[in-house]
Amino acid sequence: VLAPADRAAVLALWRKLGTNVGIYTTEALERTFVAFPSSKTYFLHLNLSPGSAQVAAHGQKVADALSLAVNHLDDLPGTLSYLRELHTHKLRVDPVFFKLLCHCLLVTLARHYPGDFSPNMHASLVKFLNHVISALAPSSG
Ligand code: ZNH
Repeated sequence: VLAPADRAAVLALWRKLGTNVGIYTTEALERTFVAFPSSKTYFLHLNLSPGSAQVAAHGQKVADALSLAVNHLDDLPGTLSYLRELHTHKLRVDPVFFKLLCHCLLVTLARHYPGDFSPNMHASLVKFLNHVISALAPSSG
């Protein structure tokens, strides 16, 4: 469970992001595809060219799941269990890619919110995203 200070930091940044969570999650996906091209193998059925509406639509879904997580910090495993099932058994996503996507999300947020991205904010976001990852990915990851 996140410490109160981490929780407050994440909630404050998410309030600031407002309706832009989808835009930044989409940028994080695009960065993941460019920086770690093997991640694209999961999305061969989508148009992955820059500015793709399909990637934006997927980015919005991932963003909504992250916002749901932000609003249910007390029970991430329960809140995200349907996505854990999907990613583990149906999509069979290698857990390493969760780390890479979250890394790209941090880079994206640091780029767009440089004034908010203190080392403490960075640390709080890492903790939050690690909780999300443990709720989503098999524990061996
Ligand atoms: Zn994922 C899908 C979330 C990561 C891959 N996803 C999905 C969805 C969601 C998500 C919400 C939708 C579902 C439905 O429809 O129902 N993810 C998510 C999150 C995360 C993730 C939150 C983290 C943070 N994923 C991921 C990764 C990968 C993936 C890392 C690989 C690389 N997903 C995926 C796929 C899909 C999904 C493939 C399907 C898509 C389509 O559309 O087909």
